[in-house]
Amino acid sequence: MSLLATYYVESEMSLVEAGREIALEESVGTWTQVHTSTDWIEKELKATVDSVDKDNNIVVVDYPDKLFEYDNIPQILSIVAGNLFGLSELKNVRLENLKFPEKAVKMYSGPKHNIKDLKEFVDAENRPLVGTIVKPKVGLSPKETSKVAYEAAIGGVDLIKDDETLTNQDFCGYIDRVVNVMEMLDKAKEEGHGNTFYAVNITSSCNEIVDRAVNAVEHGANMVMVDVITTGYSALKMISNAVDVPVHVHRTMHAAMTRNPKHGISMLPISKLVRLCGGTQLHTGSYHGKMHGNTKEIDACKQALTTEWHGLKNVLPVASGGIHPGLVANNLDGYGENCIVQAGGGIHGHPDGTQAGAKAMKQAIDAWTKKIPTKQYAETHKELKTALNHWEKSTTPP
Ligand code: CAP
Ligand code: MG
Repeated sequence: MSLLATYYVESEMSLVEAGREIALEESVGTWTQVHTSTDWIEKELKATVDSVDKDNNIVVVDYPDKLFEYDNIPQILSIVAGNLFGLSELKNVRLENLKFPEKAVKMYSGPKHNIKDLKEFVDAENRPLVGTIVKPKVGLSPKETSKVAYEAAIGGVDLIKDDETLTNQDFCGYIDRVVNVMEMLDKAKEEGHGNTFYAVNITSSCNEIVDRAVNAVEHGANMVMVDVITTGYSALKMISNAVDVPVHVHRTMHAAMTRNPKHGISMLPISKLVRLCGGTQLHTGSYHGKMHGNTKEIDACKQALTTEWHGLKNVLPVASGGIHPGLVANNLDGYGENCIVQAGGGIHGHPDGTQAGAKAMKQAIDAWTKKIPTKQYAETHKELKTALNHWEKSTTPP
């Protein structure tokens, strides 16, 4: 048994030689022969080239099981995504995929809630979820935040989340924010609008992030959110183990690694690590929006999150970033119904305000679910029509 890592590689060396450089550097080698190795080390710990695909500059490295503490993600990453990126013999190298052995996957409990659980909570069994990010990103007080959340909830969103940079600043403490927002979501529920998730951002240093998750839930939070790249996968795993609410996983900083198609790390291994560590939903990019995205990679992430994987619960992909009602159908054509489509500016920038913006997004989702063209559906749904007119220039996908 072993862990297989797939790399895109550009080098003056042959792919096999480049693969050997990676395998040696990340297992038992260094730049020169040493006299201190042993037969056992060479036999049991030496990584090898499993295969190459010359047409696509692909190398697959076979890392023996004994190299790893499979329940130690930092250590796994120090091998499969470690020194190799700095090897001067490699012009470019990108980690494209990780194939974990079953025994490694079985060491993780994964998400505590699956897609069906999330959809049932907000009565969205046969449709995508619609979410919003409170905007402006930061600056509103807890009370002001709760009013925006209320308007979005009665407008029909299933999920309201903090933005990735809002945590526990002086102007908006996370506990006050949870108490105020949940109060207003309870009000919306009493008025017949059903359950709405609120993902409070508990991103913080590792010595307090679990306390924040527990405190948030004790004060009524029905979901927590974490920026996984800046806090780390171990923090996500600790949070998921510590609380019984879903965990919304934001990926800010990912583009430092994922954006360059020739060097860095694909979102695909990141998606698998998030599922192992218990995230219930993960931003994986938009098919049409403001952020750079690679369609093939988004498809691969969607598969990795939503399909069977050694019994782990499945995970909802999140489409977000520059989305407005005119871009919902394009994104759902890519994701299908098992996703969350989110809009921040695309809701709070609606000419008639947040509630109308939420209604317009929900109407765009309803149109897609009913297989009716968005523009045609807008003829009988005024909030959607206003949104399409307002963002007309960017309604037709680039
Ligand atoms: C979207 C967002 C999200 C991005 C992250 C923002 O707001 O809140 O963080 O979606 O990108 O701050 O841009 P808008 P990704 O809806 O107003 O664009 O989902 O690609 O990780
Ligand atoms: Mg954001």
